[in-house]
Parts: sequence; structure tokens; C-alpha cells
Amino acid sequence: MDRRTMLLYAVTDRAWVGRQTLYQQVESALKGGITCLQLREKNLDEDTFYEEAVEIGKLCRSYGVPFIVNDRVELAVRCRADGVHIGQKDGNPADVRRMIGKERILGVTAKTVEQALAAEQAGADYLGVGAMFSTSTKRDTYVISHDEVRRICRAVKIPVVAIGGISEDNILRLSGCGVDGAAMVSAVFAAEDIESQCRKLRKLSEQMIGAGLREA
Ligand code: 3NM
Repeated sequence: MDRRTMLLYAVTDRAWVGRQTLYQQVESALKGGITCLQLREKNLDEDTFYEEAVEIGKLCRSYGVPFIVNDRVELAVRCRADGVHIGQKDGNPADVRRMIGKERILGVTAKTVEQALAAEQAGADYLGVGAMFSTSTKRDTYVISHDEVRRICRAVKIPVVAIGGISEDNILRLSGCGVDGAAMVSAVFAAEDIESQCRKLRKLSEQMIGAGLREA
């Protein structure tokens, strides 16, 4: 897949819904130039998640931005998402690949070179690697060294997106790690003005990868 899809990867979090609905927040992020959107819902029932996924999927499609569903593989297929993202505990990537077919995007979280190579071998299209910095958004994660991230990027051919605790204040510290972009939750969705925040983050991410763009 195109590495540039990883450039500014927004992951939703209902915790930040308030003044705007999640749909409106996603639309602001799309206007601001995100290159990928992951719908991450940990507590929604199946029907509500499905309805939301159909609406937000349509919205992303109208901006030409891939729409990825976190974790819920069957639902991702049913709502015709462009892809699905799974963690190490969310099932075997090879099984998920069989369930979603060849065309859909499969993203897998990896924290070590071993996990990264296994995911690539099993048919992952990209890797989410982290946590890069400490984060309060996800409790069951831990920070990995930037050296390990560098080793992962050197070990695999598929695109790598960094995740976990990334913000406008520290994104440039990822320069030279070899990642293809940054995935963010709170830095995008906790912002007062999501559209202008995404514009700013996109420029910073371009600058960050510019320091170490890998071969296509
Ligand atoms: N996965 P924020 S960290 C969804 O380490 C997710 O794999 C992580 O949120 C991992 O950008 C994380 O607000 C949450 O720090 C990232």
C-alpha cells in the first residue's frame, strides 16, 4: 500500500465528543488533511457501531481517505470498510486476512521486530508501532524504545505508522526512526479546532518523515 496513507492517521475516541458529534469531528479532521481514519469504539453495541461505521465510512470515501475499523473484523467486512486494524491479542493476522479478503487493508500492532516480521509474513499491509511516548488514552500499552522502532522499520518492507503519546510538541523527535507517519488520538480529537490542528500536524508529519523517507 501507499506509504503516504500513514502520514497523518487519525484514530477516533468518543471521550472527546462534546461540542461536535463524532461525525462532525471526523469531517473536520478530513478537511484538515488526515490521510487515514480509524474508527475505534471499545464500548458500542454491534448495531450502533455498524450504523456509525456506515456513515463515517461514506464520509471518508467522499474525501478519498481510507476508512479502517479497529478490532471488529466481521463488522468491518459487513460495513464495507477499507480495512481493519488488530492488536496482538485480537486474533491471528493470517486468519483475519482470510476473513477480510485480499483487497482490504490489514493493519497490525507490533512492539518488537519479531512481532513485526510475523505480522508482515501473515499478510499485514502496514504496522502500527508504539507506544512512542507515554499516553493516557490506552491503558494496556507501554513505551518502547526508539531504537526498537528503528529496527522494526529496517526489518520490514511494509509501511509503519508510529502511535502512542504523539503530539505537535514531540512528533519531530520521531525523525530518523524510519516511520512513514504518525497515528494520533488525543492530539487530533481533543483539539479545540480539529481542522487547523490537523493542518498543523500534517505539516509536522511531512517534516518528520522528510528526515528519513524510506524507499517505496
Ligand atoms: N494504541 P494518543 S497507544 C490506540 O501503543 C493506541 O499500540 C497504542 O492515543 C499502542 O494519541 C494508543 O492520545 C492510543 O496518545 C494513542
